[in-house]
Amino acid sequence: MHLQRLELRRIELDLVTPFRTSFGTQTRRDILLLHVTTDEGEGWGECVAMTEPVYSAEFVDAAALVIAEHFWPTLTAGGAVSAADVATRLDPYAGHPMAKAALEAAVLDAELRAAGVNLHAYLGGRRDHIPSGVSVGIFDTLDELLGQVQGYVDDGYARIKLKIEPGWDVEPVRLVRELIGPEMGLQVDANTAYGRTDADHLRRLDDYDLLLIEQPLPEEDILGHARLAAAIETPVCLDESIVSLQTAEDAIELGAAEIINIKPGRVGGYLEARRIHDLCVDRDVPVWCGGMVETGIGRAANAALAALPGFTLPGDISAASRFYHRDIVTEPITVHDGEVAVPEGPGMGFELDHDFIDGITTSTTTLDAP
Ligand code: OSB
Ligand code: MG
Repeated sequence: MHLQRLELRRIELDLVTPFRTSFGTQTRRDILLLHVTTDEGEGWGECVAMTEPVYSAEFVDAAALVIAEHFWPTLTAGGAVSAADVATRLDPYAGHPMAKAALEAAVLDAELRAAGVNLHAYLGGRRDHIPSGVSVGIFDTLDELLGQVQGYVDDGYARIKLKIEPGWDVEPVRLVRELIGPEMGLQVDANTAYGRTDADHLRRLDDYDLLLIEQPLPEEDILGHARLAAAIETPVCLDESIVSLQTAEDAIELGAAEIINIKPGRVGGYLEARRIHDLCVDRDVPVWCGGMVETGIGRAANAALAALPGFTLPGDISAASRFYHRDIVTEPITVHDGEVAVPEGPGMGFELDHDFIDGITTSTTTLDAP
């Protein structure tokens, strides 16, 4: 396939309710979309980088810049390209996995649409429906939290994930477990908010039969996670720490990752995500698909990935309406009986609502291939 043109589109969407995590509160999403034109057709990718570098070092302005100034010129200088070549061609550049993943996704979408193949078939997914979990933020009061959780239970979600931080952990978990009963899946996500000396405190969560605790310690603290995993019963799951196949293998080997959250953006793309999935299947490590508050583009692709057999835990693939009043795709993801349908159309399986996208576009940059 010959790449001809790349359009970088920035769009802005308000969230239906503020989303607070241990690293900050989001009220709107500033998103970079990539639209690639090739000699065989077009494709779209969504960059999951956030406005500020608080989840990881990446942020959306930097992603747009590194793609325009470095990745696109290099990618188009090498002749014909397939999605499977993108990571190799961009390998000389350090870091920026979310920017790399978005570019690979756009090329992959174009390639699969041209071939009439859906992403989940291409990746090897075997299910047409996947269980849907919801990520619940931190609130000012426990009453607000319980009201939100009850709403998600009524919506039919298959499991609840609570964001936690010091001062908002044992008591919210105790009350939510009481509210949802002993059977429903419950897990927590600290987004690196604790330290090595917090093991005794975090052990108190063992009383609530959690599926896992996600990323309690800083990204680099693999040894700390291994020690914590040995000290508490709740399985330790890594998110931020897993940035590649190599880091996944090391963390598993060192006992730091009893479960892995796979986010395609964080690991540099859907193809690296599949390699991590395959490794985890081989090592008997359960995986699940994380989310980055994606629009319908990323949500459709994540659903395709999560259809792979190793994704044995419900992912953060909620209905689009959990975050957005209106999605940018014509058929937003919905949840029925706790499940999301894996999109079936060619490519990543979505169709865009172009008029709506035009209305929320804040800037457009067009780059031609040399
Ligand atoms: O740590 O999983 C996370 C959102 C933004 C950044 C990081 C995370 C999250 C979520 C929400 O927990 C996942 C989602 O539903 O999209
Ligand atoms: Mg997380």
